[in-house]
Amino acid sequence: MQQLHNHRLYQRTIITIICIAVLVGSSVAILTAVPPITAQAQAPTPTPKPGFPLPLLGNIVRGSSVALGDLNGDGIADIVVGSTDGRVHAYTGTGQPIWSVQPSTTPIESKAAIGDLDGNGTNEVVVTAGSTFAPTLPGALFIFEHTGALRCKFTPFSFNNNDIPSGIYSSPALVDLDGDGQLQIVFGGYDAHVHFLNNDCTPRLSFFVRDTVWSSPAIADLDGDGSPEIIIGIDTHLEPAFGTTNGGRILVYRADGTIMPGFPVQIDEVIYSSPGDW
Ligand SMILES: [Ca+2]
Ligand SMILES: [Ca+2]
Ligand SMILES: [Ca+2]
Ligand SMILES: [Ca+2]
Repeated sequence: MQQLHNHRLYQRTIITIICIAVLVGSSVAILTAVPPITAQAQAPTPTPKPGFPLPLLGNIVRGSSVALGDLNGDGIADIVVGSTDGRVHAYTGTGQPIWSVQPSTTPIESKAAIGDLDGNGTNEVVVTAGSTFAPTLPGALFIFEHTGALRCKFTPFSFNNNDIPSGIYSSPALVDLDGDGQLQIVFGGYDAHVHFLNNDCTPRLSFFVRDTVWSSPAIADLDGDGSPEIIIGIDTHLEPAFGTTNGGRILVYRADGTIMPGFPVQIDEVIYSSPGDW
């Protein structure tokens, strides 16, 4: 019996050794099949366009994606970006400064929106401010003329009972809600509201959504009725009375502020990303 056991043990050992040898052989074969990375195989380092890179007075760009739109009226897109010192910088595509303004010291970590808000032929720039790195600095939304002059400021609510207007991380979206040729501004705030503003910064509609908003809105006519919808993600926490769980919600508003049938949709994760539309 012991001999039989030893024999089977010997057989299993031999089979195991063969399997390991095959696997090692395969690995060697795979390793040797992959060509070594050579200098020739690496992508060449891109050459910056003349005029770039641009020094932004030593300040950091964190989270503020570059926005493009014509500001100096030459028909060519210019560049707008915000930085962590609260400045908004505008440059031409050749790196020439157009303007740089500092409406506050609250960091800007969102993407500006550029568009002709009032239909007068020149673009305006809409910027939101707020940072988790600077929670004691007040959040705000600013609208600038194409010259960099401040048109108006919107102050969000305070969500932390500390009387400090909450930050805005949502990048604003521009949309003509009523078809009159004047663009409105929609965004969400850490103040737990989704805001619809007029282009003079006056509130048009504000919706308390019970939790913070990080996501940026997307605009699309989802039902093909010629009127735009606003799609945005919000944060949620467990509140059975309101049908929410810990996670997030996708909300779709009609232009008049009513909720689109079929929404909100509850999901089990916070929505930090921005919905896309195409
Ligand atoms: Ca231009
Ligand atoms: Ca304009
Ligand atoms: Ca309008
Ligand atoms: Ca619609």
